[in-house]
Amino acid sequence: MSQANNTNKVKTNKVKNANKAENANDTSDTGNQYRKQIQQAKFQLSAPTFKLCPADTGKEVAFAGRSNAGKSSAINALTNQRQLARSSKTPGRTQMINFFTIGDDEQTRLVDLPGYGYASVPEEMKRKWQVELEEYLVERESLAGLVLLTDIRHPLKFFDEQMLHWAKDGGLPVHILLTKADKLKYGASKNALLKTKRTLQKLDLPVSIQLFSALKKEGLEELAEVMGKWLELDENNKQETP
Ligand SMILES: Nc1nc2c(ncn2[C@@H]2O[C@H](COP(=O)(O)OP(=O)(O)O)[C@@H](O)[C@H]2O)c(=O)[nH]1
Ligand SMILES: [Mg+2]
Repeated sequence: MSQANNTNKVKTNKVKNANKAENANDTSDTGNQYRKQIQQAKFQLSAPTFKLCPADTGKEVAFAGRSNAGKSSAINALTNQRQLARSSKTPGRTQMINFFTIGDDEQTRLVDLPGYGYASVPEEMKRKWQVELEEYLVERESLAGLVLLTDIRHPLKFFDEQMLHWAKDGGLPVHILLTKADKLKYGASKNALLKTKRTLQKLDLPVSIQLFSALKKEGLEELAEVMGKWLELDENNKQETP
């Protein structure tokens, strides 16, 4: 790219950033490039247990969170596909682990884990699922990172922390989304972010964290940037027409 083009690009970004000052990261070029690739996500398969999931090769990023945390909405917003992760209206029903490939590359996957925390799920089922989940987080070789979604109005509930400890044990990087950030005013959401960061420091959990709103489509590039690095997507995969 020529010098002039570069300068123009920087200028354009500056304008974009000024318009959207609170979301400076949202206009990162790398995040944008990664997001374009992530938008090519395709449904691969649904598995009732981890034994039936795709071969443990390549790289995958998993999404986890309590039921209702906004997981389906986040995946749909990120991939710009309204129905990719169906937003379940049936709380507590037996849920599947859903796998998506990035484009046709079966070696690069997104994983939508069943939501946890439904009171109506029988204890026995909950325990079984938790054992499986821990095994998956600790042992899955292809799992490159975990995106943990937690509602900004009541972040990091007991089982979220449990997940974070398992991830730490397995040496698995975690990126937290404080979801539904649009439910709070700007100042309040920033405060919630700071407070949660401090809690994580106290718990000695070295994870990254950001504000996120599927509704307002905020935080998508920031998330894509983290995921792209984990999945080792090609940041130079410019899909511009010449
Ligand atoms: N205000 C707001 N509501 C959201 C957002 N994301 C999800 N929701 C709502 O929260 C509820 C649960 O969302 P869903 O994506 O199905 O959560 P899941 O159970 O974690 O998959 C639904 O009523 C969504 O419309 C968001 O960014 N902002
Ligand atoms: Mg869902």
